[in-house]
Amino acid sequence: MKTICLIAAILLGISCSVQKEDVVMKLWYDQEALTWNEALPVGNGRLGAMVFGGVSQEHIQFNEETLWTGGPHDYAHEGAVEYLEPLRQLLRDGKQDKAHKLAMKEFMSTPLTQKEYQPFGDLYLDFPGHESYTEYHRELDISSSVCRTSYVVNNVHYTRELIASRPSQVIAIRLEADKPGSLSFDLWLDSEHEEHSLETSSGKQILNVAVKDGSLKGTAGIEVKTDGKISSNGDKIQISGAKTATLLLSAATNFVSFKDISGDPTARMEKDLADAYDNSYEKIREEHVADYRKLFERFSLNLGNNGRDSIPTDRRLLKFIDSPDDPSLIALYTQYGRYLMISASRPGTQPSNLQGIWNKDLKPAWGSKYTTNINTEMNYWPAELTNLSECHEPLFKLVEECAETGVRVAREHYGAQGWVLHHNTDLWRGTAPINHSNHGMWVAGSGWLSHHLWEHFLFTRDLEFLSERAYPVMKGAATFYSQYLVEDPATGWLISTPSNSPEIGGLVAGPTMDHQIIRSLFHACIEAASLLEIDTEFAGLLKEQAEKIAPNQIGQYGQLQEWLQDVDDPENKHRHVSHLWGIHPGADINWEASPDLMEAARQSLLFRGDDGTGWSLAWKINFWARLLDGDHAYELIKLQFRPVTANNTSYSGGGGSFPNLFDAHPPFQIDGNFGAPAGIVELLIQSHQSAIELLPALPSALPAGKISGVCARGGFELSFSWEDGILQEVEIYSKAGEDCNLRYGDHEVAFKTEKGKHYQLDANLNIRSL
Ligand code: FUC
Repeated sequence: MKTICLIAAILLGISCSVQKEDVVMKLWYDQEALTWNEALPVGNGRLGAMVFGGVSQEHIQFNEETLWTGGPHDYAHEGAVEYLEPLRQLLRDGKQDKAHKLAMKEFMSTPLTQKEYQPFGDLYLDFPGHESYTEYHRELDISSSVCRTSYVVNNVHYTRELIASRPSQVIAIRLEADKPGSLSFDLWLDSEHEEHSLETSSGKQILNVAVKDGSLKGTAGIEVKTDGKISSNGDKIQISGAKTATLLLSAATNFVSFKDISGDPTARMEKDLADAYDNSYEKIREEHVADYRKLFERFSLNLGNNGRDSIPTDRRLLKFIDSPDDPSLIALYTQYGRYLMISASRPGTQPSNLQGIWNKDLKPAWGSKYTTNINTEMNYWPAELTNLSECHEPLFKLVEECAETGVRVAREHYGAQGWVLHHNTDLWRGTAPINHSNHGMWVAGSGWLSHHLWEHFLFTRDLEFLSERAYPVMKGAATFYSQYLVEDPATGWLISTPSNSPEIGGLVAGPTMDHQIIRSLFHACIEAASLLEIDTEFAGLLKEQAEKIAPNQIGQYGQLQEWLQDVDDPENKHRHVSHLWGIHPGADINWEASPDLMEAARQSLLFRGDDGTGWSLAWKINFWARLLDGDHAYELIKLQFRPVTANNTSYSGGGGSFPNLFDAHPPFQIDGNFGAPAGIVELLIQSHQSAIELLPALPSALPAGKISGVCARGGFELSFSWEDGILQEVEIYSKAGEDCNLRYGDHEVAFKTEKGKHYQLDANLNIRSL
């Protein structure tokens, strides 16, 4: 029976204790990495590295997030607007082919493609005489963000530890032998860039690189501190007879902002290196671990442990597919997503691109840029939910910058005010339609990205953020759509045209996803304007228009229609399921407001089938969570853990995980590493309807667990546990003093809270102690 109690705010003085996890927070291996997808990632938000853990030769491939091809550039196509109405007319007349061709000629980005993220360089360490060894072990400890390799040669125990420190802005490597004088090695930097040079002196080497197609240059430097002897031999630094050595690696480019490349990479690199050199490794490490843990330890997840931590991670993954009874791998994977976010996206850095900050290729898949018809957004799904709100910040900055460049595109392409972003952006904040009109001419990128700033507000209730940062961006995006939408002569509805349903069906008038995104943006703007007590007239216009936007429709097969017309192919197994945006990450379609549309969405998802590339699997975990089918979501988790061999880079259609748990699109694409953890957490808690729901879609395979520090809309942080599938107890921390509505099964409670206070409830949602 439903019990709804209204209880006054009461301070209970209970602290949200975060229990120590019964999960070993390590990825570990008993073999060296032979390929990049076996190597282990470290990062400080700006510098990233992949550590192979080789014995006779160590390879550390590194990146600096601002090394891209190209230069400051405005991609708008002057005069494109003249062709807007002709394009609309061609689509009305059913002449899609002609519309594609006309758009390709007159409407697309100048140039047609955007620029690419680049690798920076490679650090090699050669250990002569270490060809045969025993007791090999390498690991990535994600509880402290430390990567280690150890082994024994001739009874000497060697260890290497590597960290990417944000406070010190260097990658630091500590090498140690347990017997004095036993550590000898050569080291050198190298780079794939055609234009690169080295300067070597005793104990220090500088690598200068220049990208081929563009105006960015980079400088990296490595410096050695050791108790052994340092000499140099050509392009190699030699260390001999040491017990310990510390290597400090820094790198920088001339990038200052998307409009300014006047930076001095050498000055920045040398300063970081000199500052780090003045500190001991112990100090650098201590500050790094403290900085990392401040974020990492806010959230914990324990789903039980059946002892598979003792199996190397690559073999553990192989085992999961046949015997998926490994709940601690699911918890580890969830935390790994948070590790990757903390390592790739910090205030002041660039946001995570298609590969986070890790990329080894001069010609990376899809340019390793920012695809905005799912990928960039998915990279940030766990940010608010798993208590990493400030890691969301780089995305907000990107959105604000695109809101600047997108003004010209809105004007030149659509004769509209406001700003628009299509299906991709890059370091230079391109916003015009790229690649091909059959998929790149999709107008909803700006709407979807604006949603992230609104969600940040919903999770934090930070009114200043809403007023200063979110609303201006949202208003600009809404202004564009408000002028861009046109009346469909057949139905009288307002529709988005010309556009795409991402990557399916070519250029069309009225794809469902666009309407869901635009309507949701309009509603958010209306709510924001009312909270901020501004823009009444504008809000009134949006309200009027929102009501006229083409509604979600149920088609002939009981499916949610992907297009204005009922033309969905029930056999279509495409990886994109864009028309389900309204159930996730949107929330307008939900069980409270529109159960019929939820059923239709389920039907669409069943037609699409479970399989897909990495991010597609991850999105489907979230869909099934919102559809409240935890067991179906678990089937998708199994597919997400499907082992993909390390050298599989072919875009084959079936995703999974590489041995280093990187998401396999394939090739590697980091979105799934973020999307799947968000989906896993959505099985345990959801807050997009009228109440925070606890254990809404618990899979039967996860009967017991505890989650701490998870966030919900309304500014709440929760901790709760369950046993035999049944909720045990709940602790809530109110960060904003909002009213709290909580639901578990048939139980529901609503109570007022005070900002900064903790509340404790029992399994029936009774406030436990008054
Ligand atoms: C979209 C997807 C592809 C890939 C690319 C980066 O175009 O359809 O699968 O994820 O982005």
